[in-house]
Amino acid sequence: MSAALPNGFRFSAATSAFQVEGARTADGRGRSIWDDFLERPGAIKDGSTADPACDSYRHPEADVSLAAGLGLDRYRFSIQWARVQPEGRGPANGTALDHYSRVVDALLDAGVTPLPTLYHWELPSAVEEDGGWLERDTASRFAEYADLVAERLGDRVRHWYTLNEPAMTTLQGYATGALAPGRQLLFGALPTVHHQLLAHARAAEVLRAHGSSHVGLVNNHTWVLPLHDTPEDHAAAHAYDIIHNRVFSEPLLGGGYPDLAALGLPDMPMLPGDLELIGGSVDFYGINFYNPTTVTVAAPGEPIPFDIVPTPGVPVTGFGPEWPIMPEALRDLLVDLRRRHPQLPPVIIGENGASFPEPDRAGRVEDADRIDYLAGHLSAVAEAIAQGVPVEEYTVWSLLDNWEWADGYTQRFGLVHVDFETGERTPKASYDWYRDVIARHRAEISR
Ligand code: IFM
Repeated sequence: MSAALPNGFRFSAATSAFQVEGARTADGRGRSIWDDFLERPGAIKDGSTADPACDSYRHPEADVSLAAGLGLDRYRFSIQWARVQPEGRGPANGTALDHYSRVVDALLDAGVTPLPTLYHWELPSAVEEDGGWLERDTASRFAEYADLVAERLGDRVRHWYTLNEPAMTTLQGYATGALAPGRQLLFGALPTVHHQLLAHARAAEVLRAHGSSHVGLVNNHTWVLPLHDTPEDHAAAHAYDIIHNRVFSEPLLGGGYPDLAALGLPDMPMLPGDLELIGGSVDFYGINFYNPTTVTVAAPGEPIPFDIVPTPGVPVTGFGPEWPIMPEALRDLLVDLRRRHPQLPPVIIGENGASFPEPDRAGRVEDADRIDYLAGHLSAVAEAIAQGVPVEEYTVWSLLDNWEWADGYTQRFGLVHVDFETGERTPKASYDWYRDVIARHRAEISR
């Protein structure tokens, strides 16, 4: 690594509930938008249903022991809202909370700090039927859900992510329809930005009232590059940067919304006091980073002013040109974020990782390409820290191969191979590599 990671730097790995748990109808769980979406013909590439996935609901101890075996400081997992409130409102399902309580205890017993995410994309269907994230009331319902979870787990859990990747919910869930709930509203999706930020801020208040000290949101950030060095492509890149990154980060980090009118977009559906509540509502800012995005100006008359195109001259992951590999883009976006926000709170890389074509059947995988990807991005983090960006933690996506949303089981991101027929888990070469990185870092700082 070209720059060192500082003393106290933390290492983590992540999963999310819908992607690993399976057991979609167990213990009175309600339906979520992903149960609805996966039933649409053709919505999921391989026609799979996320059940049993990794069967983690029935066997959480297998994941806890893999997390502990890595020597992680924290394990990022998520809680399904529709397990806790099957109808998206009303009293908690105690059996579901018992389950998550056991996961928390098992992690603590194994010496790993639990870092739950309250919402990793699976909105209860009943909430979507009432308008979902297009409705302001969803923010209040989310805060009620947060209260029920904190009431049960808050004696042991002090660190939380509220929402995962609100940008993907807006862009792919409500604007293009590539992910659940599959709505295609284009810029009509913009109110979902504000309602998610409001939901985060209200839940953060609730979690702090339960004694939590470390509450943040984690968003997907990309580093936007113009295809050509022309004013038109720079303008397209600027517009995409606002829509993907800055419309979320700026209000959260205290600057209010970027100038949407300058892009011909409507204002956010704000009420007095909203911006004050959202601004500064994070104790840390979480960034999920996978790839840069190259854009060019759209043809005249197109409803969207930018086209996303392959990034020239770089290698790609299992997704092909859609997911180019450029570790220095992570460094550049971190340094740029700090330049824009000199008072940036601590930053956590909440996800980083890559899928590559790998066998389905159980067996050791020598995933040198994943090790290169992770090592390159960890170096980029170290370089950003050396330039003054307060990054405190790095998280690999994912601990396990799992159900990759609309791509089903066709993309494997895990440090651990999962045979989805048998449930067998086999650590890959990248698991051993990450365990050694963590151990070496601890040995260096204790010297
Ligand atoms: O699997 C997803 C995860 O749920 C959210 N962030 C990106 C990952 C890879 O696509």
